[in-house]
Amino acid sequence: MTPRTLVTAALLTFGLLAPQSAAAATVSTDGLEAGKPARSGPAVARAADTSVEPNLVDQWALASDQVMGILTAWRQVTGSDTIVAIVDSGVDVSHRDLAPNIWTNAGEVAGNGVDDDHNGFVDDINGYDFVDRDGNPADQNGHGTHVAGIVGARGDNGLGGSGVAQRVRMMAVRVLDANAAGTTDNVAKGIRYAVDNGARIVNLSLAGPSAGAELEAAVAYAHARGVLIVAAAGNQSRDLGASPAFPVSLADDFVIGVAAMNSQLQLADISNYGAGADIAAPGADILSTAVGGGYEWRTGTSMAAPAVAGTLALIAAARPDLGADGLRDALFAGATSTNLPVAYGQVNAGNALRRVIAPESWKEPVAAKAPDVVARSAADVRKARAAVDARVKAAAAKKAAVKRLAACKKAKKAAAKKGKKLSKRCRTILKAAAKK
Ligand SMILES: [Ca+2]
Ligand SMILES: [Ca+2]
Ligand SMILES: [Ca+2]
Repeated sequence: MTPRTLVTAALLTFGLLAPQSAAAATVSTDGLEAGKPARSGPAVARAADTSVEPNLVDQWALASDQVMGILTAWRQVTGSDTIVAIVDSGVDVSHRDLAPNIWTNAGEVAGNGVDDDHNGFVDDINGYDFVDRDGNPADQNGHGTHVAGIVGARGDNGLGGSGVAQRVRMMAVRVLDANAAGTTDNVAKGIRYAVDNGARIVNLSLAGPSAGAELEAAVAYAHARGVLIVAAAGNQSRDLGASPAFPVSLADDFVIGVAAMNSQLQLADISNYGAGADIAAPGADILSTAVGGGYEWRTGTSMAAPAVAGTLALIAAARPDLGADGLRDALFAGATSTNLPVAYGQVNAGNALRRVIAPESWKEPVAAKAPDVVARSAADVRKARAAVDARVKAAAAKKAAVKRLAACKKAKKAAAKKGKKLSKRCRTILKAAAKK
């Protein structure tokens, strides 16, 4: 993978934006970009019998029970049809590791230009695009697709990696543009859409310097309907108590603020913290889904929030009877106490589930036998990253070659029709293909 430039952190992009209305404040994702060198972290422990998902060994938050109790959690429950809205830059809903877990609007008929379910949105089969105002929330940035994979990449298909929830229904709501920037007014519309169409949890991996009346009203709307909002703390390495960010700093106890941890379980150096940051979750060097079918690494509180949204989906799967306050209370009660500057500690899915599952139904985790735990050095992790990057690059090259061949076949036909000579480049490409 060619190194990509850093996604501009939230505050730096504001000057570039053209707000859609005078009242709208701007927001952007706070995810830093892929290709950041691996931190020389500790060994990543690997429990050999976790799953057949090949990427799991490189998903440090999920590869062992140590980080967030995920193997204990998955012994109890792997997911359900709980709807989690990914209000972000869109989602690549055709990604093979996401497609089985994408929400479908049962009342809508795709592509007929009609609002079949009369919800006010035409052809919103998997969600809606509030940037281009159409029923196709495709991801033109990559941020939302990465976030979706953390919440709920399919975890039992032997392909790629797994989300925190292995099975879930993810609603794709696009409010951020190709630069992963947008307005609080569109975020507000996205929240209302998610609430009105059945989401129980809304993930907001975005932050901006002010809330705006529309966003505040939409958060209150979600609260009134028992929908939880999970918000990234933001990536300015600062104390939210002194300089708040929105929506994370909104005073609403259904808004769960998430700071980012690195693989040493310390606060990630980019993460905001303090008042409004309720819980910390893995957010540095996170491997997840990329637009086009591949996988990539990203760092940011944008990556931490969806780990919490996925955990809430697991709690909801175990206890469908719990309301928003019950889900939130289990999440906070299950958090591991740490010295991190957040209110409740470090997210722990296993502990959270233990709080709400009856003792007679609880399944003790299978103890990892010593030979099953393989410690990996930082060099090994880097090597694994390089291998994933190489696979992504090879897949892209193959795709490009197929495209070139198709174009040359077409050009050959056109040339023959016009009696013109085919370009030398195409002759070479066709000759090579014929040889194969
Ligand atoms: Ca509709
Ligand atoms: Ca339709
Ligand atoms: Ca998978």
